[in-house]
Amino acid sequence: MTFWDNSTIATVITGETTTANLVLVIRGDLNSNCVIDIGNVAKTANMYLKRISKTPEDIKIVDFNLNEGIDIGDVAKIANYWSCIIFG
Ligand SMILES: [Ca+2]
Ligand SMILES: [Ca+2]
Repeated sequence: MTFWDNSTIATVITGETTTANLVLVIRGDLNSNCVIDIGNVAKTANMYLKRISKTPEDIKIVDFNLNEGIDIGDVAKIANYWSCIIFG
């Protein structure tokens, strides 16, 4: 199952049960506190600048332009989003 694409394919067989633990992630929310905050902006920028390491999961969370990496476009997008929240 792939959850990053907001799609899942499930096959249901009569009489069988399956439990799936799902985790929904807010894109850009690297610290998982359910809001896009300045810490998320700073962490994205620091990963882009290679000041801190990043995991494949980090990349999936902040790769807004879907080019499979963290680049200046991703930093700009999360910074702009955060500034719209704060300054309107
Ligand atoms: Ca956050
Ligand atoms: Ca990207």
